[in-house]
Amino acid sequence: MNYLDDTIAAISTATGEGGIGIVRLSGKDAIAVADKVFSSPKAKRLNDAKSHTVVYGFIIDPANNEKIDEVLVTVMRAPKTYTKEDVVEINCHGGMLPLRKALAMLLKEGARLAEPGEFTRRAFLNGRIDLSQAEAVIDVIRSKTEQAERLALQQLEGRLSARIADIKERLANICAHVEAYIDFPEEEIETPVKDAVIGSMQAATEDLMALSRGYDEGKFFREGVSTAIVGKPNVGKSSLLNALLQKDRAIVTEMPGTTRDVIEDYLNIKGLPLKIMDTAGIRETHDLAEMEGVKRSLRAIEGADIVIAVLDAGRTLDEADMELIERVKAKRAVFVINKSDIANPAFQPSTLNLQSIINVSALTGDGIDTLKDAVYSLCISTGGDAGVEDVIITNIRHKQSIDNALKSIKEAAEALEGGQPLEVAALFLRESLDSLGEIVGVVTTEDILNRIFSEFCIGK
Ligand SMILES: Nc1nc2c(ncn2[C@@H]2O[C@H](COP(=O)(O)OP(=O)(O)OP(=O)(O)O)[C@@H](O)[C@H]2O)c(=O)[nH]1
Ligand SMILES: [Mg+2]
Repeated sequence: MNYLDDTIAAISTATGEGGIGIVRLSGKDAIAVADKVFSSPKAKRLNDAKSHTVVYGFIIDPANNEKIDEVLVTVMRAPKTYTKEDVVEINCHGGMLPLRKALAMLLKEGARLAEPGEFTRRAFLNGRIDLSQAEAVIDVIRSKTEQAERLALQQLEGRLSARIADIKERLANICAHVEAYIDFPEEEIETPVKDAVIGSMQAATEDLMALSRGYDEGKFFREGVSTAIVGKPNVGKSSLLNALLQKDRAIVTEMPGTTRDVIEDYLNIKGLPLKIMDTAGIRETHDLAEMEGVKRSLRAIEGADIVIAVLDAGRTLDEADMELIERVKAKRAVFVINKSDIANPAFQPSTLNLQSIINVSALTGDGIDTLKDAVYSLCISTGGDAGVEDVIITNIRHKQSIDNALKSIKEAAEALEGGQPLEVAALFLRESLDSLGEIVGVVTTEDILNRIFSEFCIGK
């Protein structure tokens, strides 16, 4: 189906009663079709109206000249319109009946009912906005917090597009360099050139990684950080939960194996919402309930965004501690050395070479604030609330394209460094360009477009 050939119409305001409601038309016959159902007291025709002006009159049924509603009609001629086509917006009274009747007249006179998102789709297909901007239109409509709306507007303005275009251009330059050498097979790529190419690839990688991280961090603020407190039995996990929450949430006893189920609560650190989970101590056991608890602890580690791994300063490190450290190594993790008030001098965590170690006493409260700071910076590397200058991606599709591009660049770098034929590196670089092209819609499939625009409501 050629989407751009005909004239589309839809009710563009929300259903229900309102002061006004708008029927929108777009396409090369938009003004002519509207004219057929329009009548003004001074017999003014919409076709004679100047672009971007408003005309007063009535919507009528051309079959019998019966008045349907009193209206104000805005005439906007291509190309400076939402779709880059001729657009007519009819402001009716806001009840559903006049709006539906007006729409029915327009459809009878040759317009086609627009599909969901079709106006915005035309804006994209006609080149007024790129795909990430089209997606931002939905985000602006749906945003529920000021922060979300600000980010969506930035994307609509093309800030993300500009950032992606800049990185693409740099990658295209690198690619051109590499390809130039392919054309002269007798030339060996000289070391300084190769180093420069790899350096530029590194710089592009860092910029893309910052974007990708920004997605995670934005998501943390929007949806919260699921945080698991884990460790051996009796190291003080439940005590730590209570100390963090400053309330007596979980049962604490001196018996190892007290906690059996996952206990959840909520904590806010400098505006960052945490869903915090206390878990059963991990150990070999034959107690059925405790076995199930341990299973849930292991699942909590897998599912959590971040892990607080607790060790006991009053004892010495053992096999079980080492296993835990191994288990959480791949996660974002903070290591808490609890019971610092009764620390055993033989306990030497510094030998473990762990990134982030915090000494805490859940009993006295020592170190709890430091732990909160550490958890915060584990989640948010940009120093918190995204600055106005920062481009933050909020769309999983963009994040996936960026991650694919990162993978291709890495493969290109490995091919170059590993002395593989230059064609291989060039191929991976092209792949990374394609992945980034998907974000703004230079490279798209009908399937991607359908998926994106079907999320819109009709009339947008
Ligand atoms: N001295 C001291 N004792 C602590 C501290 N934190 C916890 N304890 C004690 O250690 C024992 C176990 O504490 P819990 O918080 O129940 O330990 P847990 O890791 O949740 O244990 P399980 O649920 O059995 O896995 C209790 O007797 C606590 O009072 C601390 O910082 N200092
Ligand atoms: Mg416990």
